[in-house]
Amino acid sequence: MASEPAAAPPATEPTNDGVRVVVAWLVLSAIATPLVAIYVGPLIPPGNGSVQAQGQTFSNQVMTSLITPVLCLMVVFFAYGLVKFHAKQREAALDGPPLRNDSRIQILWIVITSTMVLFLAGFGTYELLKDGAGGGQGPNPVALPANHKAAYPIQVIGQQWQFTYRYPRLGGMESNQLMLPENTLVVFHVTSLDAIHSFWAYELGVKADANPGVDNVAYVETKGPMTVHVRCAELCGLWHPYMFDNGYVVPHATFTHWAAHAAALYQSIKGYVNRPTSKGGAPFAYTYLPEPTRRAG
Ligand SMILES: [Cu+2]
Repeated sequence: MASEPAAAPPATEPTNDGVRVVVAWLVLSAIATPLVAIYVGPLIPPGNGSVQAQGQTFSNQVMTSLITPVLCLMVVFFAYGLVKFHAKQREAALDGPPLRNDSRIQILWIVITSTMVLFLAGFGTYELLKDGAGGGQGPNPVALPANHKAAYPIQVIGQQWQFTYRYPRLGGMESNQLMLPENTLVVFHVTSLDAIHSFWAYELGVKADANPGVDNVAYVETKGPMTVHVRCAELCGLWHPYMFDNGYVVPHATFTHWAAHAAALYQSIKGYVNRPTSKGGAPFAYTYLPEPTRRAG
């Protein structure tokens, strides 16, 4: 007895929903992507305050532009589905025909998402390694700017609850004000006397952990004169929210003038001034031991 042929799956009506979604997606992406790249991208922090900050803004601009078509696809897909396929009033919610896998769509999906993720990983790594990207790299940085040996060193010391700055080229002078020469490659040596802090110089695109006993190195190339907002970006105790100050990028002549006067003043007072929360009296070092008399936060 001949077996009955297997029943064919119920044929679904061919529709042009897919074509409509793709066309709407392409049109929306073609309009939205340049708008995002040109008008939204440059507004993304941290801005144009240093070579590294500019690099970070550029990276954000590229990534925001790249995800715009992805966002457009989701918006179009959901909007089309909600408008076209939503249940009419008083209509019984019926299940649709069973979904069958489609290897072409699966392969396309895997290829597109893998390419995007791998490209962004490569792009991000390249951008991070270029110029040091403004992040703290620990005591032995791997991402060195081309002229890193000529970088001007400034030490950043975090403590509860203020930052102080020491200038090894000015006899280890300590200042409670961050002064930076314009258009100069600076190397920050970030450390702490007590808790874990984080030196965040927003406009410069610099953020580096300040850990006791660690010399955390971060490179930045300043641009023109500007005021820089410095904040502690690591919860470090009761008065952490008040741990902020302003830094100043100034013309070379102003910096030289300030340095000479501040260094002379520092030399004249450091012998007798007693500041128990400061390392100003100690010889310059890349890390310091905590003061034994400091109270805990
Ligand atoms: Cu802090």
